[in-house]
Amino acid sequence: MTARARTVWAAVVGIVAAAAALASTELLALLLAPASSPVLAVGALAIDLAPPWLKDLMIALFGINDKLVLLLIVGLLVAVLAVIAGLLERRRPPWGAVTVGVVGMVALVAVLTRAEATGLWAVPTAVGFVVGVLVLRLLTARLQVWAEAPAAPPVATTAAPVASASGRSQGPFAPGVTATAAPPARTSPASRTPADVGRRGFLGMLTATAVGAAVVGLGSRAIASATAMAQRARDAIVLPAAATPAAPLANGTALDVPGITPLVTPNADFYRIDTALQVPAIDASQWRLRVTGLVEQEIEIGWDELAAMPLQESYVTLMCVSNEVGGDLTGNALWLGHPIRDVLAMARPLPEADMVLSRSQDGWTASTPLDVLTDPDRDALLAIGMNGEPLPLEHGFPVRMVVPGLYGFVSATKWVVELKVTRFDADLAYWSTRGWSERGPVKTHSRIDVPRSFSSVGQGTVAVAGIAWAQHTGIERVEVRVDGGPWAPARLADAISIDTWRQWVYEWEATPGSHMLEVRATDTAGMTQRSQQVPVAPDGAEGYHGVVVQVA
Ligand SMILES: Nc1nc2c(c(=O)[nH]1)N[C@H]1C(S)=C(S)[C@@H](COP(=O)(O)O)O[C@H]1N2
Ligand SMILES: [Mo]
Repeated sequence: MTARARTVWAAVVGIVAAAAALASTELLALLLAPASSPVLAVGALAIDLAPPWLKDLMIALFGINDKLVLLLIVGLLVAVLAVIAGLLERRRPPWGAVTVGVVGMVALVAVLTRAEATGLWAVPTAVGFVVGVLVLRLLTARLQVWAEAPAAPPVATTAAPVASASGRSQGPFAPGVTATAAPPARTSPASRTPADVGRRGFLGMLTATAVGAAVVGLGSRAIASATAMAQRARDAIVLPAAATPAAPLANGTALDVPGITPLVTPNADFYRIDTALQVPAIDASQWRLRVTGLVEQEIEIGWDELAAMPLQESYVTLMCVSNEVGGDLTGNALWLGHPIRDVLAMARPLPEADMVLSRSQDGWTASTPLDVLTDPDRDALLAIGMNGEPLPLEHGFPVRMVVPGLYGFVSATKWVVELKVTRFDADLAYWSTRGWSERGPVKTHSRIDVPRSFSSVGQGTVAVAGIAWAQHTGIERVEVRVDGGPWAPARLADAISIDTWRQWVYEWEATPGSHMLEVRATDTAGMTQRSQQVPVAPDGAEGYHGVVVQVA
């Protein structure tokens, strides 16, 4: 191999290693924290550090394309550094790897100094550059094997003369090549020269890495920009006003106890449960909902049609069936949407139907009893708004279902695109095929928020407080007991409605020592929580929530 060829291949190795590093960061950024992509962060840092005259010059020269030009400059810089790393690693190892490491550190600083950065943002860049170093070292080693391999075959090999004639590195018109000798040489492994083997090993690995990096990197970028586009579309939406607005929250609905669960959960704090590795990115203007199956008339509606229907607002507490006793897989929000029963009525379900299998864009399904969805007294919504904003992407943008009284896994389909009217004996939903129940009414339950378990409090009056829920039935009574003693009634805040949780507080006269506090709720149907512990599968946990506190 010529010195020139070695240099060219070493440079290619550097570029491929850089591509592998960037592809890994893009993939991890997509999964962990989309904004943590180092290319963007380095660009953003450059903007922050650039003196004003340079910014003005960039804008004057490139106008609105200034950011694109900046990214191109960053890209070019990366390419140059990659070539340098490739060359150094071949001639003066491990200085190429060190170069990649130093560039990685700079990128890491750029990422972590972004205003919104969290510790998690370090992971994609750190892992990506480790991948870059590994690829650089491996490919350089392979290149070395090829470069040092003798072009001539080992003397002992009988097929030697033929093999040397077929050596591809010499080209088809190299002296000594005979057309008749070439074919058998290719099929016989023993006839390959060491240089041949080395070349194939190197090129095979190089190609595989380059193709892998291109597929992963470009794929991740494409998904990330689709998400960014859906996010922009979402942010641009102005929600229509509700035809039936929710009444403002009455004074008595929220208790003033430090540490109690806020009556309404801010969107950013709302628990998230779904099977989506990547949040579906749906452009609202492209969204369609089809009502299919056992109906007289299949129908299809789009976003504009839905948003133009009379909308109503209601507070509904969502609850995950996987919520353990004392768990926090629950949230209460003000939802804006159109009643599902009106949309179903347009399609006219057939008498034999008893279930609606709702399907999300990514194929997840939930089975909801038809009579719950058509109940005139229960406001099951096709929701487009959450706490006064369009649905956040991770909570189902552009449209999700919200059904008071049922666990999320059988009702709260996010990114919903189809309502298939069917029968429980004909269709099974996603979790019902995995050992969970087909139906999931929420179980009456209660939780102690304060004092926290294993905390210490002073003696005297201590506010024991929390929430209780029995969605669409309503909470009637909450009681607290200390150290297994008699149950004493807690004071209930006013209910927003029977569809939401209710705050409660109990004034406890705490005496020194270690104490066990427990809570139980009774719903308006007269059902009182039982002490027996029941696991979350298949249809929701049961048992008293208790905390142990130390009174000093
Ligand atoms: N498309 C889709 N919708 C879904 C799920 C899902 O996995 N995919 N999970 C459900 C479950 S189990 C729950 S508890 C709620 C949670 O809604 P949230 O993430 O908005 O809190 O969404 C429901 N809707
Ligand atoms: Mo759930």
